[in-house]
Amino acid sequence: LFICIDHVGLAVPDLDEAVKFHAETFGWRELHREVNEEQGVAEAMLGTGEQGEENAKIQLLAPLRPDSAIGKFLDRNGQGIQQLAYRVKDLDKVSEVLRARGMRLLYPEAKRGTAGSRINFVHPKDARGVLLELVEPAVDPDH
Ligand code: MC0
Repeated sequence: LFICIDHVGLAVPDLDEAVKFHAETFGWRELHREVNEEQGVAEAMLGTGEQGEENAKIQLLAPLRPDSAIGKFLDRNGQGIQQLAYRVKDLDKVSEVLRARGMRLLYPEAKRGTAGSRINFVHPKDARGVLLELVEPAVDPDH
């Protein structure tokens, strides 16, 4: 069903400070940064290697607004792991299979995620306490 773990998402209060910390302390490299208004986040994708090659990745997520998903998460839990993201080849197909297996997906249709990807989420209550993101990467992430 899944290709691999795409990334692990960490909720952080301050994006610049968090990027600096993870780069200087653990050697992560910044691959990509963007603001996603719809999701209410400023995000940075950090990898173990160069952009364009396969990387282990973490995604740092800072809230644009207090009432966003990340804003609420920080309020409730403080900073830490907010999501686990699985990479998929065909999000619509995987969503259909998971719905048939009783999982609630948060959105009826895919939304836009990092670097032009298509995303949806399995409700954390159904995924046994884990907010599971499903990511179908863009065919050409630079366009
Ligand atoms: C909430 N819960 C979680 C959780 N967030 N459990 C595990 N991990 C999380 N991150 C638990 C709550 O503690 C609560 O449990 C229960 O789920 C339901 O909570 P709720 O009050 O109904 O809902 P909210 O308001 O806490 O919202 C949770 C929900 C929301 C997952 C629906 O965070 C959401 O819509 N997330 C999807 C979008 C998102 O996360 N966007 C930011 C990343 P109890 O036991 O107290 O009932 S954007 C992104 O990731 C993009 C850019 C990308 O990667 O491409």
